Amino acid sequence: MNLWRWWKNGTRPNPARTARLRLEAMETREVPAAMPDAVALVGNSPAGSVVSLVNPNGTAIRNLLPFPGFTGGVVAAAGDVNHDGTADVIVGAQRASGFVAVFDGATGNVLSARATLPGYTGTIGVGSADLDGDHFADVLVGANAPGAPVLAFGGRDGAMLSGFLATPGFSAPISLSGADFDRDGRDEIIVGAGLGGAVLVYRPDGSRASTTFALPGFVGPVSVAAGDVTGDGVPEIIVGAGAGAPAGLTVELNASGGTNLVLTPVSSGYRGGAVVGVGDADGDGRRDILLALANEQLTGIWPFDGTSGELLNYTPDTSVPVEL
Ligand SMILES: [Ca+2]
Ligand SMILES: [Ca+2]
Ligand SMILES: [Ca+2]
Ligand SMILES: [Ca+2]
Repeated sequence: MNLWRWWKNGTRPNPARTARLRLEAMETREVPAAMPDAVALVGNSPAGSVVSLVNPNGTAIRNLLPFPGFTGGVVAAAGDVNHDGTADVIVGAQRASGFVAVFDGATGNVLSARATLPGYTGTIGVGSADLDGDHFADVLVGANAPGAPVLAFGGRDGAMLSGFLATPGFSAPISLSGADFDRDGRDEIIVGAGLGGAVLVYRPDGSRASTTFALPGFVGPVSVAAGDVTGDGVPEIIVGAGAGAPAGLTVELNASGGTNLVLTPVSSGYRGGAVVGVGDADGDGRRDILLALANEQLTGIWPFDGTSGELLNYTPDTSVPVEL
């Protein structure tokens, strides 16, 4: 199907709602939205794909079997969609009309579920970002289809907030995240695409703000996350190379797209790739770079200092499954 035509003919954001949100954005916010940091990791079990919601220090918050019996593969992301202070789990089913369900991190109950791309049979990526600044994390869905369509749905009411083509001209598996780079109280959308580790930043209205190629020469899936890991009040973007990259290659970009850090932390024989996140792993009040690696000997969350790149208090945790 033509996804772009579907979007153009589909439900559009309500203009009245857009105007009201613009007023909300005028308030001054000195600190980023207090979104709880957590990482959602996908693993396998005989009963189907499992998803673990994990604290930055590596302890599990909740383990889910999101779609019992479904063996088509899932993707997952964390974000406080219902704004209760606990991270929730956004789970997408592959090759199933862009089906996305949100599970309450506090109870495990389903908060919402919908086919975001009716008739679409390809793979998707999911993420979260607060595009409208209401502190309810909004749900991001991106398709590995021509132009890589990205859709955003409001966490509060499910209304479509934004829709655009992330990579006009080519398709790629994409990873989605968000952070407020211009400090207007609304997150920008970060799209990580497979080709050269392309990192594209879009404003909430779908206009492109910047493009960086974080992993030149690497052709494969990537994982993106964002947050202030250097303590200067400005978010950084963390880009993790997927399977095939040497030693879990991870790059930290500063706000202008330049490289702050390159991490290749694990044994030289490891080529399994990494899922990246941000969060305060050691409790010092500053966010750290989090890596989850797809190798049963390297399980759990690996935290790294965002300034020095030093490995912090890593403790292997074999209860946390990881699949890329
Ligand atoms: Ca929540
Ligand atoms: Ca929101
Ligand atoms: Ca912003
Ligand atoms: Ca920073």
